[in-house]
Amino acid sequence: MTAAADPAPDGAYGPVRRKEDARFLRGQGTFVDDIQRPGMLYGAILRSPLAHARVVRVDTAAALAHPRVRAVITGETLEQRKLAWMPTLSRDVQAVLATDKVRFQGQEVACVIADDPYIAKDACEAIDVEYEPLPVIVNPRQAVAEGAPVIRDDKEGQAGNVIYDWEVGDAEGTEQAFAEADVVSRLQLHYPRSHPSPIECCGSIADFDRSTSKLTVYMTTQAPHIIRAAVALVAELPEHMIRIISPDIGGGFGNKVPVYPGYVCSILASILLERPVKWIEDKSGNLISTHFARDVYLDGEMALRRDGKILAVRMRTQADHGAFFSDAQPSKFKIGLMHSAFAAYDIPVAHMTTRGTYTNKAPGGVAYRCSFRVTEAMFFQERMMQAAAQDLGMDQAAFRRMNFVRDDDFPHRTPFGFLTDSGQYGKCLDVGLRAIGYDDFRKQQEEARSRGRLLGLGISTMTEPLGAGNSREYDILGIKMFDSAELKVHMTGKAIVRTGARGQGQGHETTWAQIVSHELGIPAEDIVVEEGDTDTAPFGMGTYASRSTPVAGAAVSMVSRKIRAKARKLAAHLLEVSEEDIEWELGRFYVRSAPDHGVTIQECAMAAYSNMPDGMEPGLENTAYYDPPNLTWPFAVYIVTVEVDPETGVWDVLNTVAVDDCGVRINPMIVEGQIMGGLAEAYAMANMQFITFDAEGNCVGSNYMDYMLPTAWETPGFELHSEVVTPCPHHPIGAKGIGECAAVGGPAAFVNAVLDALSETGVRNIDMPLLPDRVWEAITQRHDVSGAPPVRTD
Ligand code: MCN
Ligand code: CUN
Repeated sequence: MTAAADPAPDGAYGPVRRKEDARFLRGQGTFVDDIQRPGMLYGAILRSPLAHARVVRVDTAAALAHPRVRAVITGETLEQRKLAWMPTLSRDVQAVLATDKVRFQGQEVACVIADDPYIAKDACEAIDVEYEPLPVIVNPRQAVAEGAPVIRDDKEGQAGNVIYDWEVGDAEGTEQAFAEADVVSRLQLHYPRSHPSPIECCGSIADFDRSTSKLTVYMTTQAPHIIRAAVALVAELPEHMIRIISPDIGGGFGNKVPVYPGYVCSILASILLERPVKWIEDKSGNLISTHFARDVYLDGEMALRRDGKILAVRMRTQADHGAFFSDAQPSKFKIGLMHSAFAAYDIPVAHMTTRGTYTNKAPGGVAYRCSFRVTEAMFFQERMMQAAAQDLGMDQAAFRRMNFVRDDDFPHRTPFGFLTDSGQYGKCLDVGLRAIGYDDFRKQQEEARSRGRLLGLGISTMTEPLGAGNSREYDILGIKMFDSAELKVHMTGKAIVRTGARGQGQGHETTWAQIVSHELGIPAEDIVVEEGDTDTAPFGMGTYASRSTPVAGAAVSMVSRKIRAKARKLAAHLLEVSEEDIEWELGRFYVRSAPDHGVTIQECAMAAYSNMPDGMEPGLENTAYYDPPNLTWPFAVYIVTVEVDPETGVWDVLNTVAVDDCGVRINPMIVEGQIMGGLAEAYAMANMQFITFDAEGNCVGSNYMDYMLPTAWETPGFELHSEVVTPCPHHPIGAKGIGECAAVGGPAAFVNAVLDALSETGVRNIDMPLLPDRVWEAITQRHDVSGAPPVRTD
């Protein structure tokens, strides 16, 4: 079967209310911490207070003396079993519990297992650890400085703190284009660390059954099958003896893709003690130690012709990966899909160099609504576009429009080598400009300026790659990126669909049922969706990079079509005509020459179990594995207007317009929810969220007093537009991903708007977050404001 769009009759797509909300709104979801197992013990983790130190001694005697403490696991315990280190998803190793050194503040040092979680936590405090502090490195500049301490001296042959140097594009061609440019525009910025902050922290319950040797783990994971493979490697158990169950998840945002030491500790403790062991991370633990996102220094330039045509782009990036290189990303690419930058524009040539470094910070980089660093790529792109237009003295919208890939220019090869396939970029921009009242606003802005008021407008336009892979190019640790769906239609015509994805709030229980319903005419309420149990779900790579609809969703439609093909044979048998004489309309087959003579899909289902033709295998179920031919490329325009108070640096959003083209929308209401959530996060990153480190490597922002999560009160209103729909040409239902678009493209629109308001000052950049003091400093001092850590504490 091919993925070519099948003209299925229109049926089930639309703003259906989310099925899962019935239980969530009643507080009846089942999250990891809701699960109780008989005889369950509880784990708590002791974390390092220091960012870099030699571990001299870990004395657990006092903790062990507590009558209700069952075990204390330390790095030493694990080392004796060769389990102190675990493989990461980027082919590095990471300490499960520290042995030789601690390498970031919050690193896991010991794990106490006790009868209840409070005793476990108290006993952690009774553990006496002697540290010998070492010099601390908190940014890539310090990491490569002369005489810098080597953070990863555990790794043979690791002389310094550089993890990789990687490049992509055409260096020579780019050089030449720059030599021929009329104008060269430059921009340097830092995309700060940000934190996914799901409401539910990470957690697991490991339950090892000695009698069957089977290990069951309930776990907050976005990718249960990948975790099963990782556990098989760490615990040296065969895969069929491991069952990972990812129950309801209270938000993931990329946080829940990697393997965490806490998971591993609960598993090892359960094997050791032969009791179920629960570990639930607390909020500070999550903020301080869990996978972060971004922390990239971007520096680049654009070669331009006087009339505005972009000739070439050059980018240099430096990524701060923290103490372990553990990003979950396609193994072929060292810095994720950063080189998807500038895909929306027709640019002949580009070159990017990138360096990854270790620092004494929690590991991270790829997480938080990013599709593998696309967030940084698009942020730099759209900030650079604004700077270039300004240098040329061109209108922001006209400069973008002039350089857009045209509607008739697909498939299009991007400057770094991706292939985009569809879009109507100009049309989306038109809709956005009209909605914001572009020309009027520019007049208002002029007029306001003459009275000392600072108004600004920021545009961000981008296409981003969502839905890895195809399996030729995308793999994680060698496991190819494809996905799957299994569909079982019961004899009554009710059905269950399972996929290899695992939603964390995106509404899969609703949208997958809608896809089946759209393909087969079975009402969505008759279809149960189940994800996240490796014993029952077909193999898949999980939910991240907005890959569920592009890959697992495609598999759902393909498996439905397999079912329809078999149902057609059953219909021919029931109607006593040959298959060629059968026509399909949603939910029903009929005889072409006698349209009243027909059978429903439900009647076919019953026949599959009670009246199948001779020689036909009974039953109505199937599985589809889907390997997408390409990524999907949604397009978005975000336009923001702001007013900045010159006295205080405080800025208010006046209006935000979003025009998202994600192809066919299965459920427009869910899509809008995704966009609104993404814009709220984009606004938070641009305006208020700051999680940084002082010179000693202390995490500044390890609680919600310091790290701000916007509520409805802080979040401005957003105006969403859905009128532009460019179906994905290779996706079976024409859908493109949407889960990350607004968080990816949004931040640049807010930042561009504030800088546009400040255009008279000559300030080119203020690093996020644009806190009032920084904006005020830019206004009064008329210089760029860089927020690069370390924050000084003396
Ligand atoms: N959808 C649709 N029509 C389309 C595209 C998508 O109706 N053309 C629907 C989908 O069927 C799905 C939802 O929109 O119900 C998001 O789909 P998709 O773009 O495929 O993204 P994923 O389901 O793969 O979700 C992952 C994405 C990522 S990577 C992060 S990070 C993120 C995000 O989703 N984390 C989230 N959105 C989140 N939303 C919630 N509530 N919680 C998270 O943790
Ligand atoms: Cu990068 S966060 Mo989402 O792809 O799970």
